Amino acid sequence: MKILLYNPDNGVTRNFMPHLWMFLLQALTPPGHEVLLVDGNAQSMDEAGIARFVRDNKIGLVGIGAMTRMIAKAYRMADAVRATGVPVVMGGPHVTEMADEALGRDGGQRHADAVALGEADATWPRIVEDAARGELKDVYAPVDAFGQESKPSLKEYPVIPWQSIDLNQFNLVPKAASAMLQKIGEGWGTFRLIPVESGRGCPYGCEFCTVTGFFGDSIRFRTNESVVNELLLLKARARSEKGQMAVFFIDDNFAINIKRTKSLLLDIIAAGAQVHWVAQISANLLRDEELVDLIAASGGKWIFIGMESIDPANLKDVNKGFNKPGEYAEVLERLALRNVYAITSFIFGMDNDTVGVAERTLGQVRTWPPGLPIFGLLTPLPATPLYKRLETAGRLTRPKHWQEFIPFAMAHTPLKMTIEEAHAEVNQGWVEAYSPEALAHAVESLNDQPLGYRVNIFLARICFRGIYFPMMGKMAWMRVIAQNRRTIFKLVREGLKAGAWRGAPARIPAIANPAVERNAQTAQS
Ligand code: B12
Ligand code: SF4
Repeated sequence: MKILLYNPDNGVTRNFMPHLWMFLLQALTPPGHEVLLVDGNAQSMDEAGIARFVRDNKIGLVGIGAMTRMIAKAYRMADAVRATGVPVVMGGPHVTEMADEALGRDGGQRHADAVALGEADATWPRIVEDAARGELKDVYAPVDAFGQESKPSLKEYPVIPWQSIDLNQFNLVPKAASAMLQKIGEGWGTFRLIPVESGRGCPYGCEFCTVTGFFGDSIRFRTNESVVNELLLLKARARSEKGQMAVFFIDDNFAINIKRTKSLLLDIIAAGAQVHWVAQISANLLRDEELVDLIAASGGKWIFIGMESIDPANLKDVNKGFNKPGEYAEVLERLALRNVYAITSFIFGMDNDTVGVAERTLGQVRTWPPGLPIFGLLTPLPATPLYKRLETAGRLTRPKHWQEFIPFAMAHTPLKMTIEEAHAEVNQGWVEAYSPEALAHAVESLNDQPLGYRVNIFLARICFRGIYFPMMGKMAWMRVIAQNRRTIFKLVREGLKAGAWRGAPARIPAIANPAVERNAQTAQS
């Protein structure tokens, strides 16, 4: 049987990274079936397009995965597939919480023939075999022989064959420049950001978050060896195609068990498996100097920190009191000292937010090392404690907001400002943090650093700007380039000077810290 796994586009930006679930399920598919992958973010497709694809390729089963914000598109695509007579199975965080909606048991239209609840690592092979026999069941739940929920331990993690997967749709280097860039240094003909997980689960239970409910509060890890082997595979692939490969460790809190994270990073260093990487780590775990040394030494470049708010009352409200705004600056300085920078994520529209929250937050951000601030609105995702609290209080203005997705729009009333005021605050955050002046300032703040770092922060800022400001066509890009021409000319002028790139960061930072070096040697012996 031929299977199509499809992830809908998010309708706003093109995602810069493929979704792991597709590669994972492909690797877990029993032999004898062929699996095709289409990520709508990389290959845009509409309803007629997917129906045509399914017919032309003689697909026998379609699997669709989606977060809440893409679910409306996911349902439309599922309807189009089902109209061709091909069954659809849906999975992922949204349908796990809203299975009745997907199956049409809530009075609405049925969109899926089957729903895979929760982590589908163990149920997927069963789903495929049932579909091949024409005996799909409505619901697949990950349970053991006694009917108890069971979660994969991750100790037996499948090998994702990165060396042979068709990754053409995920090359971030424009086709026209690829051949020329292949010849630069070790080669830049391709640049890909690949998702890798080293563990699942987070016990913190922040009120707005799906993760603790979905993956559970029991944290599970892959073996160091399996993660290291995956990185080595990715590095080999990059080398073979004269390109670059960076990794996003998609664990919800990559350092949730600091001892284990250190041991993984040491093993990565010892095996020479360093790649440039990004990971999500909460601020409280970045107090540990040795951890931060190891992050830098193992290739860590950007850390995503869910700061959420600079107001401790807000943090307490959403059960994230372990975040201490008073230490944010110190944490960011600690990272910047090692040339590691942060993606700092803020949520506006919290219950204690008042008009002016954007300016207050930006005021702090301006005093920090340069990073990539992002701003969102508090969103009640289905089945989260936040959703239940707001529903009970009668504060949901669009209880099924996902049925008509509107980017950057609230679905409940904040307590101390209006919805429109909250929207204006988010707008101000993005406008000011990504203005040409702010970009120039971020670049200048690294004037004492090699040129490579300044180019890096500039390019990252330009890309992150696209999360809020649509930059889909050539015209939109031309406008951004024109607005930032002064900074661009300055960087180009410097780049053309003889020796400008000397002292630029090594592709992989050398182990600078003697303690780390010592540990790495111990790990090898
Ligand atoms: C990586 C990631 C991203 C990436 C993008 C996704 C990507 N390209 O990988 C980035 C950083 C861009 C991102 C952004 C956002 N994200 Co995000 N992200 C994640 C994260 C950390 C990991 C996803 C992952 O790969 N997990 C590991 C895989 C193996 O798990 P999985 O995807 O759930 O798949 C398993 C099952 O769900 C199931 N399954 C999944 N799909 C399918 C399909 C079929 C057919 C079947 C059978 C089974 C199945 O099987 C898989 C194996 O067990 C998750 C949290 C998490 N730990 O999952 C949040 C998460 C998915 N994100 C979330 C959110 C809210 C967002 C944002 C909206 C945040 C924001 N406020 O801006 C944005 C919007 C993204 C956008 N514009 O499209 C929420 C989604 C909640 C929900 N109900 O939808 C999550 C769960 C985190 C949270 N805080 O609650 N995100
Ligand atoms: S720390 Fe992050 S992953 Fe964990 S519950 Fe809070 S928001 Fe979710």
